[in-house]
Order: sequence, then structure tokens, then C-alpha cells
Amino acid sequence: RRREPPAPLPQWKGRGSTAHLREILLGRCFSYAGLLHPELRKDCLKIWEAFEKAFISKNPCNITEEDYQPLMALAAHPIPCNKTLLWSKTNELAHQYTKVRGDLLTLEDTLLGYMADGLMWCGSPSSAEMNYQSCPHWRECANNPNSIYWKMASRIFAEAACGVVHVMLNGSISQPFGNSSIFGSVEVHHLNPKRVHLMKVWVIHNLSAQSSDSCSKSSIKELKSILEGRNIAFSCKGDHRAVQLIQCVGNPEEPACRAC
Ligand code: N1C
Repeated sequence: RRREPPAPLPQWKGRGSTAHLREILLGRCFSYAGLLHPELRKDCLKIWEAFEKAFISKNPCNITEEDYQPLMALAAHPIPCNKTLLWSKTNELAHQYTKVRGDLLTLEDTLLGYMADGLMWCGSPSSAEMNYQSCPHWRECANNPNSIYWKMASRIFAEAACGVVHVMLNGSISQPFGNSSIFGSVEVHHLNPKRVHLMKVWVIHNLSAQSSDSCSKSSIKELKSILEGRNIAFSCKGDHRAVQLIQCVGNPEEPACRAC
């Protein structure tokens, strides 16, 4: 009797699930929740099962926040007031800053961000396996497992913020505040004005670019007006010395670094 060959997995344009995803995610969970923050008392096996259940055997273009609800509930933990650092298009620098200074926390310094940082994952309706070959690129479909995860984790992170919130934006691109970025479309709109009274914006430049007056750029003014419309005060700084010193560690010969 002839057996049907397994149905081929769909070919998407994005990179496939990260090899050894289970081991990496579990390892990161044990490292964050077991070693770094044992007081959180998280059950990492349960967290992995909830993670997997969100997208396994499902159409990777049809993922909803509901799929991730159980995971987000299991992994949630408190974040202290005045410690939130948001960012957009400054991924590396923002994380270097929190590592060096230790006074602010990004989403990657929470369990949900720490576990998933840099990883890719998706499944397919015809199989109980992960698709290691390819996953939908966000341009193919917005409701893919990765995009929904970051959107939802970012929303929860913003909702939990209180006191003063910081954001690091990239002043070397034409729109430091982009209203289709996760920062511009999700986080800004989910800060709770009853708990967050001020957003401090840092606009960072490439060392080689002469720093123009970035805080007066129209893109930053748009952010100011959205925040003030939501009753959250706004302040902006075009050059932050501690951040520039971090940039200078990597490029000590830059003219901008000579006076450091
Ligand atoms: O779309 P963005 O930036 O504005 O998203 C950044 C914003 C931060 O404030 C974070 O709190 O949203 C949160 N966030 C992450 O923490 C994160 N880690 C990794 C959003 N996205 C994150 N990623 C991946 O980077 C994810 O794949 C997402 O699509 C990109 C967004 O980066 P961006 O455009 O520079």
C-alpha cells in the first residue's frame, strides 16, 4: 500500500524558525527566571508549552493576540516605576545603554523580551512541527506569530509603565518618530496617562552626522502633540552625553569623540 508523502510546508519569504528554538527559549527562561530573578517563581516548562500552543498547527498568517493570551499571563511580572526605556530604530544602542548603566529597562530586560529576542518562529496548519524552512515576512502578512508577539508584548510593557518613561529615537533617519513603528503605533497609545506623567525623548545621532536641532524636527513635534493630547508631558534632548560616550567606545577616533 502506497503511503502519501507528507504535505510540503508552505514557502514564505521570511527566514524560518530558529534552529533549536525550544532549547534556546527554555534556556533563556531558566536563565532569566531561575538564575537572574528567582523571586519570580516562573514555571518555564509551562511557559514553553503556552508559547508553542500559540502558533503550532495554525495558519501563520492568522495569529491573534488571543493566541498569546495564556503565555502573556504566565510570563507577566512587575516593572518598577520610572525605569521604562522604549526605543525605535536604535535597537543595539538602547540595549547597550541599559547593560552599561543599569538604571533603565527595555522590554528585552523583561522575561517576554529576553526569551524571544532575535528569534523567529512559525508553524503550519498541516503539521504539528515548527516550520524551519521559512516564515511569513511581515510584508506577506501582518498577523504572523512574530509580529503579533512583539506587538502584544510591547503593548503590555507600555501599559505597565509608570512615572517617567524614556524613549531613545534615531535622529539620523528622516522620521525618528514613525507612526507605523511599534513605538509609534502601539506603545505611545498604550501608556496610561493616569500613571505616566512625562516622556523624556532622547534623539540620538550617528557620530559622523553633525547634530542638527533634532528636537524641532516635524516628526518629533508630531510625537509631542500626540503625547500632550493624551495628557502626558513631553521633554526632548538632542544629545545625551552618556549615550554618546557609549557610541564613542566603538569609534574613539571620531572627531565627535575627541573631547570626550
Ligand atoms: O517598531 P519599533 O522599532 O518602534 O519597536 C520598538 C519598540 C520598543 O520600544 C520595544 O519596547 O517596541 C518594543 N519592541 C521590542 O522590544 C523588540 N525587540 C525586538 C519591538 N520590536 C522588537 N524587536 C524586533 O524589532 C521585532 O521583530 C520588531 O518588528 C522590530 C522592530 O524594531 P524597530 O522598527 O526598530
